[in-house]
Amino acid sequence: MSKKPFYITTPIYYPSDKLHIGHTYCTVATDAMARYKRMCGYDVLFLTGTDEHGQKIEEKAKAKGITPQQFVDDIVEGKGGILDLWKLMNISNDRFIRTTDDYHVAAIQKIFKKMYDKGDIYKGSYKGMYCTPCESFWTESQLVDGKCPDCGREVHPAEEEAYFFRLSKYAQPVRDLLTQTDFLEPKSRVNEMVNNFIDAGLEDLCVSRTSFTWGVPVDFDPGHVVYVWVDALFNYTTALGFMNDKYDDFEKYWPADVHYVGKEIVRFHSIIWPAMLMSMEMPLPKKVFGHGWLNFNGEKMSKSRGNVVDPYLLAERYGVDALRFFLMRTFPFGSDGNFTNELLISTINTDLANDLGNLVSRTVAMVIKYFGGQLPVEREADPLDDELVAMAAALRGKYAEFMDAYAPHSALSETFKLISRANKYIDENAPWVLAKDESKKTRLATVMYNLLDVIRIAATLLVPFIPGSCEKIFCQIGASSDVATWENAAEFGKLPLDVTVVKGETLFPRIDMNKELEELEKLSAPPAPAVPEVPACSIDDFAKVRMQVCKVLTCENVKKSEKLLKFTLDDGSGTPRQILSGIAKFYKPEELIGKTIVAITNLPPRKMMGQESNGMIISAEKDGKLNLLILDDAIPAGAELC
Ligand code: ME8
Repeated sequence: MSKKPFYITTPIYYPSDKLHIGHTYCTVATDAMARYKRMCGYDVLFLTGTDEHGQKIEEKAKAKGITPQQFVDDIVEGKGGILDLWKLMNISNDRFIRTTDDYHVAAIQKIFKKMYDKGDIYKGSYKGMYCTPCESFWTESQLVDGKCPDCGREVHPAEEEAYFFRLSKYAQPVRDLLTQTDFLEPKSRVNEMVNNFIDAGLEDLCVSRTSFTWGVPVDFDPGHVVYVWVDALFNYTTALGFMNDKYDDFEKYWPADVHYVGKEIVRFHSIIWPAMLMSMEMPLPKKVFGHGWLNFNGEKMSKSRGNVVDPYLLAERYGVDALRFFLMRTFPFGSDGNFTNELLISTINTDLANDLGNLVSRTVAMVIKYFGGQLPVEREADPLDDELVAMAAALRGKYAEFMDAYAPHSALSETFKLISRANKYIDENAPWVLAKDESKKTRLATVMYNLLDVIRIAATLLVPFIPGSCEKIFCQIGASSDVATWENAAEFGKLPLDVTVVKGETLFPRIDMNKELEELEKLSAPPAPAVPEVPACSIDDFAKVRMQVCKVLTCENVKKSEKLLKFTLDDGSGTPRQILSGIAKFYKPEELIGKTIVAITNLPPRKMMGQESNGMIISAEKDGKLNLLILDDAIPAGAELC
């Protein structure tokens, strides 16, 4: 029988800065769900990728003096880039889309044209307030305190000829979708969308830009590029081969089972996205799940505040699984969460080191100590076993209910109830007492077996969250891959009766909280004040600047100016050159007469205090100190600096 398809996506990330723990949160959550569904027997397609167009990228590349393509290539594929991060975090995506991929670009052009031909995209002119970082136009009424309602940053007035999507036409069907179906979850997000956006009046959406070029060109109207969100949202379909030949599983996987998205982009996914799909007459995704945000010490994480949490650093210190686990165990998926280093360390210590790690290492050590590593097959049940065995057998059902309801934190919480119960079971049965009595050997073997089989069930259900560690656990408790399966997780007693254990490394070392907090504090000390980025200068640009050696013929103060000195210079041309320079605070005019200095001599003339200045004298300045560049007199006037 062929497997049922399950298609799940993360948002595609902007490769504008290094990704932080918030981005990692969403991708790990998607990964856990994808692994869970695979384990349940679905034919999963898990897509992630990067959203590489737009003005922000164009500007950042320019500031670095590289092309936008070079800029995004570096952040996506370079060392320590997005692909590296997902590899490190053990993300099991089946596909990765980059919106600069040729097949995607060509498909977006066709999609845009199709909506245009249908009359759902039309040409008009746009006046509004524009937020550059968010690449969004806003009406005055949408602004919050005059700032961008999404990110809170400054907006500026902008006007351009543009194409519009008839979003207003789809207001009612989208409203019905949100209010009459389970399309958007958690439900709390529905009211926000309906009240704040749809019922407030859904205006047509500006879907092209002419103010920059780094985007998908509108092929039938040069000068326009497709709005980055149209380009971005359709990634979910082009990555399956919609309107392109790169892939051919659109029929199989579309509509998506679920799009995981952060709360601030729910608007795009629950209003604009279904409206455009309706226009394209395509089936709608089955669900959009808007997860909450991770804040840091109660504040929004942002690069400018310098409080972004670095997943590389944490994964390196505590292990990838500990980090994945912490993210999924601690924060209810639909709500905001507050990341603190204390919480991270205490979760690792309590759940992983004490509860799970200890259970595994104690059990394995006792089987080795009391039975040389292999259990005998005889058993002796006791009422003391009943609660533990019943809990273990019932766990998979509860776990699945929570996972299917997008509550991974609750699925984990149930799993850890069993783990705690198993630790208590050790104390109740006191194997070290049983071991002293030869007649209790069978009972002791039963206790050990029960513990090992509880570990098998718990570890099977933990695979989506901490896959690497579960492999190690299976190895230690002697659970082969045909035993540690989802099917077997619903039943107690699936380990072979004569199971053999293997001693392994400590799974989750305990962390010294105080020492570690100090270390983290040091590591995250605010970086030295940022040096403003200096745009790179091409050799061609540099060659345009003419710097020449000049001899100072005269030098005097400019009347009524405290700053300016007026120079007459011999630049070797035979005609004296007048330059004004703001260095009066640093030099007395008479000191400079006769000196050999350097000036830029091909600048356009400009007036300063009513007098013409024809060039600029070169000096060096730092921290309130200034030195003119003074050369050896032997070099003649007019010599060029090269
Ligand atoms: O929005 N906590 O990309 P993006 C939790 N390119 N999630 C967070 C977070 C935090 N502190 N910070 C960011 C985009 N995220 C678009 C998506 S999809 C067609 C286009 C989440 O890189 C954020 O909520 O700015 C979003 O879901 C994801 O990271 C990508 O953000």
